[in-house]
Amino acid sequence: MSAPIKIVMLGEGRVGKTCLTLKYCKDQFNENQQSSIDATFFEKSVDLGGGKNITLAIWDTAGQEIFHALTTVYYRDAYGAVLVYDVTYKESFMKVEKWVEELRSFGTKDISIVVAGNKSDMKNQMQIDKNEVEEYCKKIGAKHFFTSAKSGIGINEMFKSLGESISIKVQAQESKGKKKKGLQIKDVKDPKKQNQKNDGCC
Ligand SMILES: Nc1nc2c(ncn2[C@@H]2O[C@H](COP(=O)(O)OP(=O)(O)OP(=O)(O)O)[C@@H](O)[C@H]2O)c(=O)[nH]1
Ligand SMILES: [Mg+2]
Repeated sequence: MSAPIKIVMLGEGRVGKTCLTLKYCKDQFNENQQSSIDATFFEKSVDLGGGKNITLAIWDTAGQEIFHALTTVYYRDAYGAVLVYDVTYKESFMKVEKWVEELRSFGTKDISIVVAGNKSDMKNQMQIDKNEVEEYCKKIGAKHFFTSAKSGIGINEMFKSLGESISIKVQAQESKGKKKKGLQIKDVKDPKKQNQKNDGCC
């Protein structure tokens, strides 16, 4: 598995998708991170142990509602998704449920999902019920992690877990020799740019 595997960061605006991505890929945190207005990606190799590793192409999407239609372009051929919510803002967890429904309907079959309860450094302002969250994640078959892009807590574990889950699925497919739609290792170029090229416009 040498080619990068596409995963996508999804969640409401301001929950911390960009900060989590930058903390994991570049060990940076910005208190004044601006809202994303487009999707960008970073690559990072994940050590899965036992001499195995997997390279993730992590697509950070824009969470504001006005960009929603565009975001769908990014998850369609992804192997994995990190669904991010803000533990200090309960409504952002409701959005996670919407993303799950959408991924199940329109995303890659067998997509691996993890859920990130971000900003867990702000313990005094927690608005979520931990049991409720854990129960929901169990129900959808996703692992849940409390993360903080500020302190770094939970981030490595979360991406490693997602990498492992994807690796298991890809290997299972490879050993069956199946070329199933959606779980092949694909080019990670910007899908919008690919479309532009294909359009042959101007
Ligand atoms: N305390 C704390 N603040 C965080 C954390 N993660 C992000 N933030 C702050 O939350 C704000 C929003 O973070 P972003 O990473 O831009 O959020 P986003 O989900 O990418 O937002 P959109 O690009 O609008 O979709 C910024 O001011 C960050 O500094 C965290 O773990 N802890
Ligand atoms: Mg962002």
